[in-house]
Amino acid sequence: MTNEIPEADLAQAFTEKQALAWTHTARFLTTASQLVHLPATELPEIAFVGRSNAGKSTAINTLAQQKRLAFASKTPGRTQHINLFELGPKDAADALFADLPGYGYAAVNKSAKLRWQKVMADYLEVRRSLSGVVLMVDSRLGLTDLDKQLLEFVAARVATGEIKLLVLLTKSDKLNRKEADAALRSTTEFLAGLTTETSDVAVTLFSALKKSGVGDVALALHEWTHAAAAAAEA
Ligand SMILES: Nc1nc2c(ncn2[C@@H]2O[C@H](COP(=O)(O)OP(=O)(O)O)[C@@H](O)[C@H]2O)c(=O)[nH]1
Ligand SMILES: [Mg+2]
Repeated sequence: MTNEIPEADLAQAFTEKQALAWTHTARFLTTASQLVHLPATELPEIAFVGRSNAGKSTAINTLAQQKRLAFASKTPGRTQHINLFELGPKDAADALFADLPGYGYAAVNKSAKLRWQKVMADYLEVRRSLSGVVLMVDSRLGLTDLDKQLLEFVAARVATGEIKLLVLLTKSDKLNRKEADAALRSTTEFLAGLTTETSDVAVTLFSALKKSGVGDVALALHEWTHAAAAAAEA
């Protein structure tokens, strides 16, 4: 009795490894405090969004397998900037990751909140090269009102499929099986309201600590940003 891995699984494992090699290429490109200061680019862009403390910086660093690519801020609510990271070969970048300001930090004042809304709404509604949004949600909290508000900003472009959406239920290591199932179910129920025939909407459990979901997410993001090129090659 040999211990052979079925061919399909082997192909899957290889692809996941490739996708992780790709996310590992992420490097800092630039930072901007306003949409108009972001470089105009043809590269497909994936935005990472979520409440402060949802695990956004940790998720980006885990995907990139780098310790401090995205700064895990000690003062939540401070970073109001959009940070861009470039991916792919050094001389032929093929995608961008955008780390957007975290939100929902209680101590932030009203004018900062309004500014946040404007930056987020502008970015999500206007950024032409935006092809995917990864929303990080603490799996113990589920979708909060601010998350739902953010989803409204992007709903029209998600409905057409122009922007793909992946919700990561983070810190899933803190949940038992039953709690994890419940979190998945309630999020899926809410997302059904955003789902159309043309949309690409998904939710998955994610743990940076246990490294679960990491390969799947890398694969999804790679596919989002390379689907057009792959279709052209076929
Ligand atoms: N148990 C656990 N804690 C996590 C995980 N990811 C992040 N955290 C913790 O959650 C807190 C907030 O993480 P951070 O990435 O800075 O959140 P951000 O504000 O959304 O960027 C930190 O204390 C992290 O160590 C995870 O997968 N499991
Ligand atoms: Mg952070």
